[in-house]
Amino acid sequence: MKAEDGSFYDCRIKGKFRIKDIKSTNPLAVGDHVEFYLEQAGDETVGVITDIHDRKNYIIRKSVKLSKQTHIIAANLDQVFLLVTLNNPTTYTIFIDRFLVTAEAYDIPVVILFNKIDTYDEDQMVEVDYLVDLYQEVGYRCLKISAKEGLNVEKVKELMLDSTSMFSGHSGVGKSTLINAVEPDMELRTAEISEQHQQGQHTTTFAEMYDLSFGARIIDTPGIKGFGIVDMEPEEIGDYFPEFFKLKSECKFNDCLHLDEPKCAVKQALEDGEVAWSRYRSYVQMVTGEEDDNFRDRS
Ligand SMILES: Nc1nc2c(ncn2[C@@H]2O[C@H](COP(=O)(O)OP(=O)(O)OP(=O)(O)O)[C@@H](O)[C@H]2O)c(=O)[nH]1
Ligand SMILES: [Mg+2]
Ligand SMILES: [Zn+2]
Repeated sequence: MKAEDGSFYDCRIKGKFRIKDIKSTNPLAVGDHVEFYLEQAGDETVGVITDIHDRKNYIIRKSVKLSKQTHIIAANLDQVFLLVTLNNPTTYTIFIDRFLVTAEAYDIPVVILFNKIDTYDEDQMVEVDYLVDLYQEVGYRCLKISAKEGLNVEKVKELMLDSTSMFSGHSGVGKSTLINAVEPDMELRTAEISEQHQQGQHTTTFAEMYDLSFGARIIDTPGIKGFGIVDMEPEEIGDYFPEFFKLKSECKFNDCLHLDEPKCAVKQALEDGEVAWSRYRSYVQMVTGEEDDNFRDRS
């Protein structure tokens, strides 16, 4: 744990913490804010955690062996950067949309970074611009970047200032390259890592938080390129598509699923070109539980 004065202490938890509403295999996650006091154990000073502050948000995944239990991956994220590339690897819109829905459910803002801009030809740039317009219209901040050439990396750094961020996206989209671009001497700084091994009995995953030199923190979750999972009822999925949610009150039925119902404002907006077909397609797939292996979260 990192104390207010910046020094680090090994900490243990006193007693048992029960967290409201979630059955979790780990009481404490990287990103948590805690209260602790210092205790002398032999010739070592250790911290004893007495309280975990309420979390602004947290991301979870199912504990592998105990399917009903969840494992908190990280807590108190200010934002997640989703890296997207058109090819090498291909990021399909269904992946982006699933990710955004999950982030909405977790209450975590997402910034979409279209990376590898240096590699695209004119036609591909048209496609990138189309996606930038689409997602900006929905309400997400988008940036075109090249982690390799440094394009707009300063803007990413500005967004990261004074906050805790996470980088996500398929394998190969450039997460590590971007981390190195914002913090070139990252490797040298690993000694200052505030590291927290999760000791959940049934998992081996751990996340780490890094303090960066320019006043930002990043959480790295090896092996979880996506976002963990949230179980959602079909009725709530539409609420996590901001442009659908805005229209919901104009649908004839207040429990409208925007599928085959008459006088549906979302379908009308779709016909009018005000809602993107790709968004609607993703929505239908999520609501009906349709799975297409080509479009699954491959992370
Ligand atoms: N041309 C170009 N190549 C890039 C850019 N960003 C990353 N790459 C290359 O893409 C490849 C994958 O980048 P990584 O940073 O390792 O990707 P990653 O997201 O960390 O991948 P995983 O660790 O497997 O999840 C590397 O060969 C990078 O050099 C970019 O902006 N432009
Ligand atoms: Mg990497
Ligand atoms: Zn509707």
